[in-house]
Amino acid sequence: MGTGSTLDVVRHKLSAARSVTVLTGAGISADSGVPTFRGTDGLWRNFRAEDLATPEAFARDPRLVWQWYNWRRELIATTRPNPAHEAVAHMEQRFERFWLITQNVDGLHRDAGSRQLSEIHGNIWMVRCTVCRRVTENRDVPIAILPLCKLCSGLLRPHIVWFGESLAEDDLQTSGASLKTSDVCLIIGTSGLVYPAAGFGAIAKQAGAFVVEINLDSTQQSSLVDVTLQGRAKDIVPLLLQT
Ligand code: BV8
Ligand code: ZN
Repeated sequence: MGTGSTLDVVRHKLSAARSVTVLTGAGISADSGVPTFRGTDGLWRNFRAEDLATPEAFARDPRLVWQWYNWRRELIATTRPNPAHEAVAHMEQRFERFWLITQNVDGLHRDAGSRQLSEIHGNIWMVRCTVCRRVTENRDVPIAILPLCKLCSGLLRPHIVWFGESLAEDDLQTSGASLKTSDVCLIIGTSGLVYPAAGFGAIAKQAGAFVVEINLDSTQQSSLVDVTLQGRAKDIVPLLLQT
């Protein structure tokens, strides 16, 4: 089916939906200029996220890991939400029950006005003390390389979930509850490679949701979804709300 007719099917499902869950990945921010993880522009000094976004990398070389995050903070500070973020934020008013689950740490959903959301991998503007564990917002650009806690002078780390670290229990609870009670689940701009988020589509599907994938390419979970809308999130997502 061409995107046109499948778009009508998705619009129809959404018009009848009372409960909607949206799961987003780096692809929704690509249209704002934030590099994706596995796209060609996703690299930094030839490092991969899996090499730097780990507690082991931070223990071994906190300076290098902070240089990477500083580079991303400086880049993200110059970006703003795109029409896909704005459309997702608007969905909070459109559906009786709505929840956004984002894997992105760039904060662009919040900037677009989303409030009913779980940032399941954390937020690049939040830091956590490795000693007293206090979590604070830090918008310094650049951030001091090896930033220290104002309370106890402990070394601060990004308040981000690294590979090998567990997601916050309340994020898992909230996400699971939303996925299991949704009429429609939109999966936008994620390669479906990183767990547990990569399993969220299947949870929604098993619970009876109509699952829609919006992505430039096909992904690991394309075989699972009911409908795939191929294209850029900034072009497609705003069309979903048109009655
Ligand atoms: C966990 C924070 C329990 C970093 C991220 C071995 C040891 C330990 C763990 C594991 C292991 N093997 C597997 C695991 C589990 C691991 C995992 O899944 N690894 C993968 C690589 C196999 N997961 C974990 O470790 C998780 N924790 O399992 O805890 C546990 C505890 C201890 C031991 C074992 C298990 C934690 C995962 C969280 C990792 N942190 N981010 C940071 O951001 O600084 S994940 C990182 O990748 C990003 O946050 C991102 O969200 C995520 C996924 O990437 P995507 O968002 O999908 O982005 P990607 O570039 O891949 O794809 C973009 C997509 O968009 C593409 O499909 C593209 O086509 C599309 N696109 C591009 N442009 C557009 C577009 N679509 C639409 N429009 C466009 N314009
Ligand atoms: Zn501290």
